[in-house]
Amino acid sequence: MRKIIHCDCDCFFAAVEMRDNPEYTDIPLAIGGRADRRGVIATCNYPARAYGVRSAMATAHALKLCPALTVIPGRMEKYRHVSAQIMAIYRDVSSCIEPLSLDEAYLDVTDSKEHQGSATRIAQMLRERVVNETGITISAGVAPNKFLAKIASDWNKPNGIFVITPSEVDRFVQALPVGKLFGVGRKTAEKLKSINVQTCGDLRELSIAQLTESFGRFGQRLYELSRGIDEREIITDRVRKSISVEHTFASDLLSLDECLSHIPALSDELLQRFGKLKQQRSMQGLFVKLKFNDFSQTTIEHRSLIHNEELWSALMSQGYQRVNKPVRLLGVGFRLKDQEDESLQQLDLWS
Ligand code: DCP
Ligand code: MG
Repeated sequence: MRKIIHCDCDCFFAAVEMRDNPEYTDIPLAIGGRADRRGVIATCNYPARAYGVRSAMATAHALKLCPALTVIPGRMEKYRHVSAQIMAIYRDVSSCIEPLSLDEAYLDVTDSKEHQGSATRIAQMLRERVVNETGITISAGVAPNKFLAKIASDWNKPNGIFVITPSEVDRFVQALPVGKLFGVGRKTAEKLKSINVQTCGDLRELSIAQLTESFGRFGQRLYELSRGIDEREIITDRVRKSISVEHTFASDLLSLDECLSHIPALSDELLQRFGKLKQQRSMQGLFVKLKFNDFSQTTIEHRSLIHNEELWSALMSQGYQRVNKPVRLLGVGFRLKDQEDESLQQLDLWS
């Protein structure tokens, strides 16, 4: 069983401004663009939230909800600097950390020896250190996986902590509204409501077949999430070294031709994912992975700056012939060129 902590700063940009300008602390404050320039709100403090002001709202609308709102421009340089300080505290506590944005990170403390390995006490210590060393309050969620830790950090916001122990997972998820599941937006929630599904408990009544029929591949994910299952690892690799797509087939592929016929779909999906990488990256090679029905597996690598169906086919043929057994899984991927500190460049997205 893993121990994951999700940390998220409270009203991050606004918190930095309140720290540096105490006169802002008790008045409704927002960071955002000007109303007369069709600006939007990046975030606002909790007094402003009491009026219904929210991130991404038009500033003009926010001012209608809260005429006394003070709206100030952001200082990205400053927020980046504070973010780096906070991430350094997380790194000091665990080497297994995955920053998600300027103000959010996952930590895996499964093997941590601090505080007798109590994730709850580690999270409390983190919260204290961050507020003492930077003046910013954070909320923390502690749970056996990423999905639940993220929900938990939001549970007692602001300046709070919420812990879901392994034995509480089932009961907690059972009552959880489906709208809390990652990937379930308003539309999906409405679709589910129309078939009387409002909580994860309701969702569990649906079979995998029903779920995939209604929601495609996301159906499988819904099946798992509604049971509190989320196996995603913390991605500590600050620089991604490869990107790949894998498919496990319901029935084994019995010939090389059958395997080759899946190349177009696999490589299309790979290209789509490659295009969505947060930064532009260059490829420096291809690889194909095959897993056989005896669970043996093989990977064939090829250094190349280009990719095409011919290359994929050649690699797949080579791999297939190495073992020559029915195939249960095929994967294709790109090796990526090294890039300097990717996480820092990620921060530039915010400017
Ligand atoms: N942000 C933004 N535009 C958005 C959402 C967020 O510019 N649409 C920025 C401002 C936030 C920061 O990112 O301060 C962090 O985003 P969060 O979603 O964590 O929001 P906050 O930290 O502001 O508030 P909360 O206390 O709800 O976490
Ligand atoms: Mg936040």
